[in-house]
Amino acid sequence: MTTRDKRGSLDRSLVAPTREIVKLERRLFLRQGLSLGALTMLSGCDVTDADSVQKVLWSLSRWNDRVQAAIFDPNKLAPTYPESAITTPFPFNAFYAESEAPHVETAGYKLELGGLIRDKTPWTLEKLYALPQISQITRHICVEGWSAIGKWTGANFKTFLEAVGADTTAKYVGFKCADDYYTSIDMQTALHPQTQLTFKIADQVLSASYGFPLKLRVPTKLGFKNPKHIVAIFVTNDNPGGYWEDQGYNWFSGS
Ligand SMILES: Nc1nc2c(c(=O)[nH]1)N[C@H]1C(S)=C(S)[C@@H](COP(=O)(O)O)O[C@H]1N2
Ligand SMILES: [Mo]
Repeated sequence: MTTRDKRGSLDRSLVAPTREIVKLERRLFLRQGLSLGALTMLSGCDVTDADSVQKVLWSLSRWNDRVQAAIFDPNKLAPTYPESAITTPFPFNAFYAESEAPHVETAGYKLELGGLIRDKTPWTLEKLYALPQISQITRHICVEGWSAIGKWTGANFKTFLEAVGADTTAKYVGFKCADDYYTSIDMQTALHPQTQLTFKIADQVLSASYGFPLKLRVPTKLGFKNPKHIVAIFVTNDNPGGYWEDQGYNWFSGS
């Protein structure tokens, strides 16, 4: 890394915290009351040394994951709401504009399975739709500062994991999406009674923007841990990270 860019100005990455650090610091400050200044004193590292600050913040965030996992109650349900509380229209969000949402074709769609799963035969939509379905009306909370109540319908994720013979003693379930988004959740959350393999929003089949043909609804986690347009699911003991998680958002991110 050079200290000066082509125009001769100072490389900001050496003098100012990176975007990731700023985001992590905001979370630490909100959740733990820890500021970047306090961190400097605790760690003895120079805040202008982006690499060492980054390392300390990442290890604090991993510690935060463990604390959140330890206090997560697998039987505690996220609040549910009446139909009258549903937000209409439900907001759209992704790392791109709505017009760029992927259009997954029904014909030929198969959900790929990988990792610690006994039967990795891909699932057609027909087979997925044959699973018993349930609805939930819960609140989706996005880190970008909005929340909305929606109705989602689909299969209990635990039922699906059992049907494919997933190793439920493994640590993580990872998701790959048609738009190159990816995320992962802890097994306790995957087995939570409200974690749903979702086919419908507001009683309608998910549209292209809202995750067709399949999304994971996780009301105990922040919005970015609810992958849309899922094309592959895998079970693993190595943390697969995620699109936002790898850029500094806390991995556990319970809501
Ligand atoms: N495949 C995919 N899933 C995704 C995202 C994305 O960009 N791509 N964005 C996440 C974020 S940050 C939010 S808030 C929700 C938004 O879901 P919605 O469009 O149904 O409101 O999707 C999550 N899942
Ligand atoms: Mo989000």
